[in-house]
Amino acid sequence: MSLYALGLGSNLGERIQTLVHAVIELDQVSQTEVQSVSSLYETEPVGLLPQPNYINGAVLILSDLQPEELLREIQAIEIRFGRIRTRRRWGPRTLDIDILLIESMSIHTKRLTVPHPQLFFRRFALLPLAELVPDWVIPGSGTTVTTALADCPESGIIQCVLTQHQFLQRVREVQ
Ligand code: A4P
Ligand code: MG
Repeated sequence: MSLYALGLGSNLGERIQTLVHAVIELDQVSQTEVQSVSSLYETEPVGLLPQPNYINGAVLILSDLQPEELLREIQAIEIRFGRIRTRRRWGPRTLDIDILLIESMSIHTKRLTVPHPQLFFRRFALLPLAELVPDWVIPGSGTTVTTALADCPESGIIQCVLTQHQFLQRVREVQ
């Protein structure tokens, strides 16, 4: 079993509802169990502009799947939520699930890079992650999530839209 930290994002459609359902679908993946969810934040888009604001959060899961197997499951969930993969990176999407961290692993394959290469530059990923695993040392850096957040130059967090408790509540209502 490995502990995975995932980043969640949505900037099209019913954004919060999409993330609620994404957590439920993650929990339904075989050999995989959701452990905890972060608060949700409304954030300014980074990358391709103009595009709508995002809702971002993070989730911890325990899984027996291999990293690339889990990635395939994640991509299947993204597609079920109507994600259309375009050739333009960083464009708008109904649902984006990124693998941010896996235990103390560093992975560099054609399909998967962990820790997520953009993690250090993204407050929208580090802020929710720091609620869940403030002391997790990011492999290859010797830096904790909390320190990475403090050093992260980018701003762009607009507001907290759901607390951890409220997010969990919403998941339970639908489950
Ligand atoms: N891939 C490699 N490593 C990973 C990983 N650790 N987790 C590969 C997930 N996927 C990984 O991803 C392209 C390929 O990356 C996948 O096929 C997988 O094999 P994608 O999801 O198809 O494309 P993408 O998401 O457009 O590209 P990328 O580079 O993953 O973009 P990001 O990093 O997901 O950024 N602004 C705000 N405020 N909030 C956001 O959430 N998100 C993005 C997208 C841009 N701006 C944003 C936000
Ligand atoms: Mg992605």
